[in-house]
Amino acid sequence: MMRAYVALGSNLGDSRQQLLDATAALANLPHTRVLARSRFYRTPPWGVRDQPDFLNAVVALETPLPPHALLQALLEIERVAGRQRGGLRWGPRTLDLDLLHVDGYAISDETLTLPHPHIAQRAFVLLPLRDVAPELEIPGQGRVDALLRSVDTQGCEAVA
Ligand code: PH2
Ligand code: MG
Ligand code: MG
Repeated sequence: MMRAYVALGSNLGDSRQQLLDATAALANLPHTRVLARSRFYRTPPWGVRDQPDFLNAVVALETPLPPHALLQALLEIERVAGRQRGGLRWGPRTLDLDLLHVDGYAISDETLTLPHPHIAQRAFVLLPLRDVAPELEIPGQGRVDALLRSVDTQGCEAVA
């Protein structure tokens, strides 16, 4: 079994329902359990600023799926949720599922980089990640609670 951390984001459609449905879909993956889900955070758009605020969350999973199989499962959940690929980089999306970290794995290939290289810079990832794993050490980046002290969380708020 592996312990995996997945970031969820949405800023199109019914974002709250998208995140709830996505959490249920993750729990329905083969032999997979959702160990914890963060609160939902309303966060200002990062990267491309002229778009609606995002709703972000993080879940911790226990799963037998190895990282690349888990990634494929995340893409399939996005697709079923109506995600249109080929949109603007960092642009608006109905559902985005990003694999942040899998305990014990460091991967860098054409399809997947683990840990996700930009966890340390993103309040919209670190705030919900702290809810589920404050003491988690992201190899090469640092401890989640410590990383959060050096990012700007202005405009981010827990909504549930
Ligand atoms: N996702 C992006 C681009 N910008 N900004 C916020 N606040 N939250 C996101 O999830 C997000 C973003 C691309 O995936
Ligand atoms: Mg993303
Ligand atoms: Mg993504």
